[in-house]
Amino acid sequence: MTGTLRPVLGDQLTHGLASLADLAEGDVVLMAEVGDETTYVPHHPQKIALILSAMRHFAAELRERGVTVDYVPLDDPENSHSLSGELARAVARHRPERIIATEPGEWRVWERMGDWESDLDLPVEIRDDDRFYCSRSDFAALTAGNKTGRMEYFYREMRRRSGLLMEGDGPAGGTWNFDKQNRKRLPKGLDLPHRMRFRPDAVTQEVLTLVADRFGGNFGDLDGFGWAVTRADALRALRHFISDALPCFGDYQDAMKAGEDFLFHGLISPYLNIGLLTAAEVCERAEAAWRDGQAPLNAVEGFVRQILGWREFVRGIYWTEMPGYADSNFLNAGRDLPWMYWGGETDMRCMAEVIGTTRRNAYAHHIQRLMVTGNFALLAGIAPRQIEEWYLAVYADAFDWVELPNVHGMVMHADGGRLGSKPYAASGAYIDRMSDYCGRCRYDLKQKTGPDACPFNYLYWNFLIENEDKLRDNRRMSLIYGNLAKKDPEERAAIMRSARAFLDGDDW
Ligand code: FAD
Ligand code: DLZ
Ligand code: SF4
Repeated sequence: MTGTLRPVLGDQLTHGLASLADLAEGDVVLMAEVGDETTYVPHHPQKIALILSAMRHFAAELRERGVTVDYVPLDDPENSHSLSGELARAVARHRPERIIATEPGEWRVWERMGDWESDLDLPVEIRDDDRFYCSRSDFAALTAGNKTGRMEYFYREMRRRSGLLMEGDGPAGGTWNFDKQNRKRLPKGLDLPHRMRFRPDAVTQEVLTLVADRFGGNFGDLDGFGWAVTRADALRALRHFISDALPCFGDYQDAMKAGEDFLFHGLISPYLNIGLLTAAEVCERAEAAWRDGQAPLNAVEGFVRQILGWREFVRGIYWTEMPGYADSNFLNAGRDLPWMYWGGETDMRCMAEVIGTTRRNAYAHHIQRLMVTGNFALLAGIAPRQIEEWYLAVYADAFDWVELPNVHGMVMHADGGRLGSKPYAASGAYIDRMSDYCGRCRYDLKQKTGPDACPFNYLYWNFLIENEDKLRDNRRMSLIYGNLAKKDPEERAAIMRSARAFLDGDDW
């Protein structure tokens, strides 16, 4: 062969990928299903099925375009089961002149890519992943002066640079952020949109059988798999979201309802993260819905902020702070992850609801991840690595670059405040305000301590007491610590007793 070998990873399924831009006659695209990637955490079976099926569909689309694709399936007896191993085998098969790749999403793979040139004795070009609004180097430059070190400032700058939701030099509607309007409870009787799911075709059926055979023991249901596995279907899902759910996305962004897994959320993160959709097209279509009068500004701004703001910001943090980022443990949390996360029984209705949707769908919406399973892990002092592994395994959209900052930083405050200025700790009252979970819970939200009290209540105060020396001086925590100071010694002792009894017991 005289051409270029172009490896494409399972989260790089974008026809406009940087490393596919100048495909030429004689080039070969390499795609490989490998054990290393399917087992580095015990992925939810739906996540593995989504990625493998989407990879197979993407390879077929490339072939239809006339591209030569060398595809190594998981059950190929010669499969070395590592990305580098498959690249080396492909080099031996095709004898290319050079390799062109796009930078990967994860530090672990980035490090290995650094060895390719010397290991293979071939020129290796690694291109920036331009599917993001902000490149790694732009983010580093932007935040170097610390002006945009917080998400809100970074987001404003990204609005200016992208021109999204701008009127002249200022934000559309006169304000950058409509958060205050976006915290409504779901009114009783509100119609929820019926969400579009996709029936598995023959390719997906084959993958489902493979995944059931090999990964059926992992946490998570495979039955009812309904994710889109092609760009065409992902675009259908996006159009459906924009017309049926986006108009109410803002109002009920933080709401939770028992038995309702999706509400008005996008359900698009897996498609964005594996490349079936791009951030730019999603944001631009949402903006167009506002300009056409199909969705209100508070909804569209709230939605765009998640992608243009949070998604880009966490990626920037990941790449500027890794590899050290994952090792910090500011609050010295070290308790083992309780079995309930992996499907064990729990009487906490909120936890059962969120772990239930996770098991059924490889999905939970943001506020469930943050304020229920995340909040509990923070308050209970779970070891960051264990809770990170859980989030990385159980969600169809989970990749280290986005999962790690969300869990390590936003939820666990293990980075000491690099990502968010304070931990999102909350008692049961918050969960009650935003959901209907508490009504039928075995625990009593109104009781603050004792065996029947809502565990979030005493765990919340216990968390503040235990971490007082680390958090008291945080300006954004001063009101809360003022409230703690008003508690008399007996109340504090009762809180700590209840927390110890719960955490040392086997009720969870
Ligand atoms: P919507 O609510 O419709 O939001 C629209 C889009 O905004 C999402 O598709 C997503 O691309 C983006 N987005 C929203 N919030 C965030 C955020 N905090 N960080 C990055 N992107 C965001 N998102 C992932 O894509 N992968 C993860 O592994 C992941 N792990 C998370 C772990 C925790 C503890 C928390 C609190 C959040 C995590 N998120 C993760 C962010 C967010 O919860 C999901 O992106 C969202 O729930 C996906 O569902 P959706 O497409 O319906 O989102
Ligand atoms: C997540 C995943 C899985 C489950 N399987 C594969 C695979 O078999 N082959 C592959 O190329 N990629 C897979 N992926 C996605 C990779 O983990 C991801 O591309 C890297 O971690 C870089 O972000
Ligand atoms: Fe969760 Fe407490 Fe409400 Fe029960 S009472 S659902 S444990 S917040």
